[in-house]
Amino acid sequence: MPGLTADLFTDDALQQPPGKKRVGEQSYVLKGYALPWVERLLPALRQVLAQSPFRQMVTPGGFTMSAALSSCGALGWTTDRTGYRYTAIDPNSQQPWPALPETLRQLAVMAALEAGFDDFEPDACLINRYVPGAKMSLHQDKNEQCYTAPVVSVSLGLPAVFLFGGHTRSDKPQKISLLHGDVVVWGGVDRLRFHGVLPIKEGVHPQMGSQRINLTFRMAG
Ligand code: MD3
Ligand code: FE
Repeated sequence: MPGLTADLFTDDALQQPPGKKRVGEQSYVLKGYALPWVERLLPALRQVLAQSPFRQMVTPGGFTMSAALSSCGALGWTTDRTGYRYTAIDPNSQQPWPALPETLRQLAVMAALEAGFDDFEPDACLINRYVPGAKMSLHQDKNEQCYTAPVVSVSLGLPAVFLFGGHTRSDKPQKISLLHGDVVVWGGVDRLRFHGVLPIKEGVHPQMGSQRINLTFRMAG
Protein backbone atom coordinates (compact mmCIF):
# COMPACT_ATOMS: atom_id res chain seq x y z
CA MET A 1 0.00 0.00 0.00
CA PRO A 2 1.89 3.08 -1.22
CA GLY A 3 0.16 5.53 1.16
CA LEU A 4 1.23 3.58 4.21
CA THR A 5 4.84 3.25 3.05
CA ALA A 6 5.07 7.00 2.46
CA ASP A 7 3.77 7.75 5.97
CA LEU A 8 6.40 5.51 7.57
CA PHE A 9 9.22 7.41 5.94
CA THR A 10 8.37 11.05 6.56
CA ASP A 11 10.34 13.58 8.59
CA ASP A 12 12.98 12.26 10.96
CA ALA A 13 12.60 8.67 9.78
CA LEU A 14 14.31 9.83 6.57
CA GLN A 15 17.53 10.52 8.39
CA GLN A 16 18.01 6.85 9.26
CA PRO A 17 20.29 5.01 8.97
CA PRO A 18 23.21 7.22 10.02
CA GLY A 19 26.01 7.09 7.51
CA LYS A 20 28.39 8.95 5.29
CA LYS A 21 27.15 10.08 1.87
CA ARG A 22 29.50 11.63 -0.66
CA VAL A 23 27.82 14.63 -2.32
CA GLY A 24 30.83 16.19 -4.06
CA GLU A 25 34.42 15.29 -4.89
CA GLN A 26 35.49 16.21 -1.35
CA SER A 27 32.15 16.74 0.42
CA TYR A 28 30.24 14.43 2.71
CA VAL A 29 26.88 14.44 4.47
CA LEU A 30 27.12 12.69 7.84
CA LYS A 31 23.47 11.82 8.47
CA GLY A 32 22.48 12.31 12.11
CA TYR A 33 26.10 12.76 13.18
CA ALA A 34 25.33 15.59 15.64
CA LEU A 35 22.36 13.89 17.32
CA PRO A 36 24.40 12.53 20.28
CA TRP A 37 25.85 16.04 20.76
CA VAL A 38 22.64 18.06 20.74
CA GLU A 39 22.05 17.89 24.49
CA ARG A 40 25.48 19.44 25.22
CA LEU A 41 25.40 21.73 22.20
CA LEU A 42 22.17 23.60 22.95
CA PRO A 43 23.15 25.05 26.35
CA ALA A 44 26.48 26.20 24.87
CA LEU A 45 24.63 27.83 22.00
CA ARG A 46 22.23 29.56 24.39
CA GLN A 47 25.20 31.13 26.26
CA VAL A 48 26.75 32.36 23.03
CA LEU A 49 23.48 33.93 21.89
CA ALA A 50 22.95 35.66 25.23
CA GLN A 51 26.23 37.49 24.58
CA SER A 52 25.83 38.04 20.82
CA PRO A 53 22.15 37.73 19.89
CA PHE A 54 20.86 37.03 16.39
CA ARG A 55 20.51 40.08 14.16
CA GLN A 56 19.40 40.58 10.58
CA MET A 57 22.17 42.05 8.48
CA VAL A 58 22.06 44.22 5.38
CA THR A 59 24.10 43.19 2.34
CA PRO A 60 26.26 45.64 0.37
CA GLY A 61 23.45 45.66 -2.21
CA GLY A 62 21.04 47.02 0.41
CA PHE A 63 18.99 43.85 0.98
CA THR A 64 18.17 42.67 4.48
CA MET A 65 19.06 38.98 4.78
CA SER A 66 16.08 36.80 5.72
CA ALA A 67 18.27 34.60 7.91
CA ALA A 68 19.38 36.16 11.20
CA LEU A 69 23.06 35.74 12.06
CA SER A 70 25.46 35.60 14.94
CA SER A 71 28.96 34.17 15.42
CA CYS A 72 31.33 32.77 17.98
CA GLY A 73 35.06 32.12 17.93
CA ALA A 74 37.99 34.47 17.38
CA LEU A 75 36.38 35.78 14.19
CA GLY A 76 32.78 36.49 13.28
CA TRP A 77 31.28 37.19 9.89
CA THR A 78 29.39 40.41 9.28
CA THR A 79 27.99 42.37 6.40
CA ASP A 80 26.78 45.93 6.04
CA ARG A 81 26.50 48.47 3.24
CA THR A 82 30.30 48.62 2.97
CA GLY A 83 30.88 44.90 2.38
CA TYR A 84 31.28 41.38 3.76
CA ARG A 85 34.11 40.61 6.18
CA TYR A 86 35.33 38.76 9.25
CA THR A 87 35.92 40.84 12.38
CA ALA A 88 37.25 40.13 15.87
CA ILE A 89 34.67 42.49 17.39
CA ASP A 90 30.89 42.07 17.25
CA PRO A 91 29.75 45.39 15.75
CA ASN A 92 26.53 45.29 17.84
CA SER A 93 28.03 44.67 21.29
CA GLN A 94 31.39 46.32 20.45
CA GLN A 95 32.91 43.39 22.35
CA PRO A 96 34.84 40.38 21.05
CA TRP A 97 32.58 37.61 19.73
CA PRO A 98 31.82 34.93 22.34
CA ALA A 99 34.50 32.24 22.58
CA LEU A 100 33.93 29.04 20.60
CA PRO A 101 32.51 26.57 23.15
CA GLU A 102 34.68 23.47 23.50
CA THR A 103 31.78 21.09 22.74
CA LEU A 104 31.11 22.82 19.43
CA ARG A 105 34.79 22.82 18.53
CA GLN A 106 35.12 19.10 19.30
CA LEU A 107 32.07 18.20 17.23
CA ALA A 108 33.42 20.14 14.25
CA VAL A 109 36.93 18.67 14.50
CA MET A 110 35.58 15.10 14.80
CA ALA A 111 33.22 15.55 11.86
CA ALA A 112 36.08 16.92 9.73
CA LEU A 113 38.20 13.89 10.68
CA GLU A 114 35.33 11.59 9.70
CA ALA A 115 35.43 13.18 6.24
CA GLY A 116 39.21 12.86 5.95
CA PHE A 117 40.36 16.34 6.97
CA ASP A 118 42.77 16.02 9.87
CA ASP A 119 44.10 19.53 10.49
CA PHE A 120 40.83 21.36 11.00
CA GLU A 121 41.17 24.11 13.61
CA PRO A 122 38.11 26.35 13.29
CA ASP A 123 38.49 29.98 14.39
CA ALA A 124 35.00 31.04 13.34
CA CYS A 125 31.53 29.60 13.81
CA LEU A 126 28.70 31.34 11.98
CA ILE A 127 25.25 30.79 13.38
CA ASN A 128 22.35 31.21 10.98
CA ARG A 129 18.74 31.23 12.13
CA TYR A 130 15.93 30.59 9.65
CA VAL A 131 12.25 30.98 10.45
CA PRO A 132 9.75 29.54 7.95
CA GLY A 133 10.05 31.45 4.67
CA ALA A 134 13.68 32.47 5.29
CA LYS A 135 16.22 31.38 2.68
CA MET A 136 19.76 31.91 1.51
CA SER A 137 20.28 32.76 -2.14
CA LEU A 138 22.99 31.06 -4.21
CA HIS A 139 26.41 32.45 -3.25
CA GLN A 140 30.06 31.54 -2.82
CA ASP A 141 31.94 31.81 0.49
CA LYS A 142 35.00 33.84 -0.43
CA ASN A 143 35.87 35.83 2.71
CA GLU A 144 38.11 33.15 4.25
CA GLN A 145 41.91 33.32 3.95
CA CYS A 146 42.36 29.62 3.25
CA TYR A 147 40.26 27.70 0.74
CA THR A 148 41.95 24.34 1.30
CA ALA A 149 40.42 24.02 4.78
CA PRO A 150 36.93 22.51 4.85
CA VAL A 151 33.73 24.08 6.12
CA VAL A 152 31.74 21.98 8.59
CA SER A 153 28.01 22.64 8.87
CA VAL A 154 25.58 21.39 11.52
CA SER A 155 21.81 21.54 10.90
CA LEU A 156 19.36 21.84 13.79
CA GLY A 157 15.58 22.11 13.88
CA LEU A 158 13.32 22.37 10.83
CA PRO A 159 14.38 20.55 7.66
CA ALA A 160 16.00 22.41 4.77
CA VAL A 161 16.66 21.83 1.11
CA PHE A 162 20.27 22.75 0.50
CA LEU A 163 21.26 23.75 -3.03
CA PHE A 164 24.71 22.56 -4.03
CA GLY A 165 25.75 24.21 -7.26
CA GLY A 166 28.87 24.25 -9.35
CA HIS A 167 31.66 26.72 -9.91
CA THR A 168 29.55 29.11 -11.94
CA ARG A 169 26.22 30.58 -10.85
CA SER A 170 24.42 29.07 -13.84
CA ASP A 171 25.43 25.44 -13.04
CA LYS A 172 22.27 23.56 -12.11
CA PRO A 173 22.43 22.86 -8.36
CA GLN A 174 21.74 19.47 -6.81
CA LYS A 175 19.21 19.42 -3.97
CA ILE A 176 20.28 17.91 -0.68
CA SER A 177 17.81 17.42 2.15
CA LEU A 178 19.24 18.41 5.53
CA LEU A 179 17.54 17.34 8.75
CA HIS A 180 18.06 18.00 12.45
CA GLY A 181 21.41 16.54 13.46
CA ASP A 182 22.89 16.25 9.97
CA VAL A 183 26.47 17.40 9.53
CA VAL A 184 28.04 18.29 6.20
CA VAL A 185 31.75 18.65 5.52
CA TRP A 186 32.57 20.65 2.39
CA GLY A 187 36.22 20.47 1.46
CA GLY A 188 38.99 21.20 -0.97
CA VAL A 189 37.81 21.50 -4.56
CA ASP A 190 34.18 21.93 -3.44
CA ARG A 191 34.89 24.95 -1.20
CA LEU A 192 34.14 27.55 -3.83
CA ARG A 193 31.02 25.96 -5.25
CA PHE A 194 27.85 28.07 -5.31
CA HIS A 195 25.35 27.06 -2.64
CA GLY A 196 22.14 28.22 -0.99
CA VAL A 197 19.08 27.19 0.98
CA LEU A 198 15.48 27.09 -0.32
CA PRO A 199 12.83 28.87 1.77
CA ILE A 200 12.21 26.88 4.96
CA LYS A 201 8.76 25.31 5.10
CA GLU A 202 6.32 26.02 7.93
CA GLY A 203 6.65 23.52 10.73
CA VAL A 204 7.45 22.89 14.34
CA HIS A 205 10.44 20.83 15.41
CA PRO A 206 9.88 19.01 18.73
CA GLN A 207 13.17 20.22 20.22
CA MET A 208 13.89 23.46 18.33
CA GLY A 209 10.41 24.86 17.70
CA SER A 210 9.60 26.79 14.54
CA GLN A 211 13.13 27.47 13.30
CA ARG A 212 16.22 26.06 11.70
CA ILE A 213 19.63 26.88 13.12
CA ASN A 214 22.73 26.15 11.09
CA LEU A 215 26.24 26.30 12.48
CA THR A 216 29.14 26.62 10.05
CA PHE A 217 32.65 26.17 11.33
CA ARG A 218 35.46 27.67 9.31
CA MET A 219 39.14 28.50 9.31
CA ALA A 220 38.67 32.14 8.40
CA GLY A 221 41.89 33.82 9.53
C1 MD3 B 1 29.44 24.58 0.47
N1 MD3 B 1 24.93 28.64 5.13
O1 MD3 B 1 26.55 30.54 6.11
S1 MD3 B 1 25.65 25.65 5.36
C2 MD3 B 1 26.68 30.27 4.90
O2 MD3 B 1 22.45 26.27 5.78
C3 MD3 B 1 25.78 29.25 4.30
O3 MD3 B 1 22.90 28.18 6.68
C4 MD3 B 1 23.99 27.66 4.69
O4 MD3 B 1 25.83 29.03 3.15
C5 MD3 B 1 23.05 27.34 5.80
O5 MD3 B 1 27.52 30.78 4.17
C6 MD3 B 1 24.65 26.44 4.18
C7 MD3 B 1 26.61 24.71 4.31
C8 MD3 B 1 27.72 25.33 3.57
C9 MD3 B 1 28.47 26.37 4.06
C10 MD3 B 1 29.55 26.81 3.34
C11 MD3 B 1 29.90 26.22 2.13
C12 MD3 B 1 28.05 24.76 2.41
C13 MD3 B 1 29.12 25.18 1.67
C14 MD3 B 1 31.01 26.63 1.37
C15 MD3 B 1 31.32 26.00 0.21
C16 MD3 B 1 30.54 24.97 -0.26
FE1 FE C 1 27.68 29.97 2.33
